Amino acid sequence: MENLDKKIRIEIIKMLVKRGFGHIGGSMSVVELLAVLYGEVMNVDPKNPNWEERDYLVLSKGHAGPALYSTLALKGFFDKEMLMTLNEPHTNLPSHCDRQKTPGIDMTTGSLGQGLSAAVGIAQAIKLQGKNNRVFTIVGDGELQEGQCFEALQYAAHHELDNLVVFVDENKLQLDGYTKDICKQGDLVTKFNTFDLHTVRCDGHDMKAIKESINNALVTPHKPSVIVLDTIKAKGVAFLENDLGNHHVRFTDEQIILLNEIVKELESEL
Ligand SMILES: Cc1ncc(C[n+]2csc(CCOP(=O)(O)OP(=O)(O)O)c2C)c(N)n1
Ligand SMILES: [Mg+2]
Repeated sequence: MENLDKKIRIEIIKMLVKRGFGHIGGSMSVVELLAVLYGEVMNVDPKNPNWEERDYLVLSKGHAGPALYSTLALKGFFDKEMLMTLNEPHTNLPSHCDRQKTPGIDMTTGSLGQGLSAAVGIAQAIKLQGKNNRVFTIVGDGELQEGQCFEALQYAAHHELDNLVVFVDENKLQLDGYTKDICKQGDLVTKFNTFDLHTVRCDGHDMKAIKESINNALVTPHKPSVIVLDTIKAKGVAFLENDLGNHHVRFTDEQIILLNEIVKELESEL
């Protein structure tokens, strides 16, 4: 789908502006990844979200729901108008992903750390059934402070789950500061390679590079893959990029004017 990245950014901004607040930082940093996954890589059927042969996505950093909802709506899983109900009472689009509410959401997430374990379980089940579906999961860099992420990766490596691709959104920030100041992680590629995982780093805003990394991951036998994405939190919203307070923002009137200007500019580029 042409310009899917720009279209996703437009929808994220529109839905967050409508609500007046939300997780803008971590939603904007995964836009190019979602555009590549849903635009070029994943086998899915928007008219049959539970299709047994589909590839799975577990958005372990479930607070980036607005980014995934925008992508699913643009793919045709549900009407775009539904995006305007984000996080409203009785909505089918809660701020964190819920598989029982939203067509196309494969796993309920939001309690950080758990989605990666769930993705490993799905990948293992698929292998046990002798099937070929692929499983993708997106984990935050701050989220990696949850110990169960490492338990899950160790298990995945041991069981040679080469149908699993884990993306780490390394945007260097978590809720309340730089990840390196809160709990330093060192070089994630070196770290995960010692787990016997196929690990690479790539520019998380370069769609060509992302596609190439995924293609390589999918043909690496016997090893699960980790793709560490070098990203910018709140990418595309200049006044929030790399701002320590960009995790969850309640927008001022002035910021809403700026956000609407970004939408106009993106729309003019379509
Ligand atoms: C177990 C758990 N603890 C705390 C939170 C609250 N929380 C939501 S997002 C977040 C920060 C996550 O940082 P990171 O994983 O780097 O996400 P990103 O930068 O991509 O937004 C925290 C602490 C949570 N959702 N789950
Ligand atoms: Mg982060």
